Amino acid sequence: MFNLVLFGPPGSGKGTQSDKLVAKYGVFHISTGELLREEIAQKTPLGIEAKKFMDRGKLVPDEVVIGMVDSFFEKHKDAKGFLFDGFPRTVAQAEALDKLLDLKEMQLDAVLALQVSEEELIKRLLERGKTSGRSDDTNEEVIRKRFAVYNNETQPVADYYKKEEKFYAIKGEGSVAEIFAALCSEIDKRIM
Ligand code: B4P
Repeated sequence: MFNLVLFGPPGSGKGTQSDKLVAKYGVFHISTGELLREEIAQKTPLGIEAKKFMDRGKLVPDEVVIGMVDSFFEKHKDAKGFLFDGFPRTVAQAEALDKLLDLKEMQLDAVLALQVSEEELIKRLLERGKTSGRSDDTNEEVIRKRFAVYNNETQPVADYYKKEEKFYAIKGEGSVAEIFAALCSEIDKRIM
């Protein structure tokens, strides 16, 4: 079993590929985006607060996201490996993840980063916005804001993991099956 971060800009296919990786390797999937959308759907105080940030293309504050991941860990104490999807998105979150894994006497094995051009990302997100009901996908201005946030706040996370020699870039354009095959080959080569 392994602990893996699937990294990449909004719309790079993290959620799409995570579902397939979970089915193949049996790791526990933790998507902070999905957890936040569940909180929004249930209209919890956390969800109501988070929605204000997500609708504007901003990141939800670190303490909220880290608290949410912490309680997810508490609920799944027996899990032997995790696939982190959309987390960490800031260096503070990456440091918090190291501490949480430390407490479980676990460590992160690899960070696989999906590389997709901005033009392709915008096309995918606007397409998803037609059917997903996600307010953060329907407005191109909000989508561009999410990229700016990604470049300023999330890109430094890549450098954090490069220093730890855990960062591997994967071509995220092509068919879903081709990208999945590339991810599996990297996992099988480096971790399994
Ligand atoms: P997320 O839910 O993580 O979602 P995402 O980055 O928008 O998309 P993902 O990369 O998973 O793309 P998908 O597979 O769906 O985040 C949403 C928001 O939540 C953030 O903007 C932020 O506000 C907040 N948030 C989440 N985590 C946070 C954190 N840790 N800290 C603070 N805030 C946080 O793919 C996109 C589309 O492309 C889909 O329609 C899919 O069908 C299509 N697609 C996938 N692969 C394709 C391919 N190969 N070819 C063509 N289309 C493809």
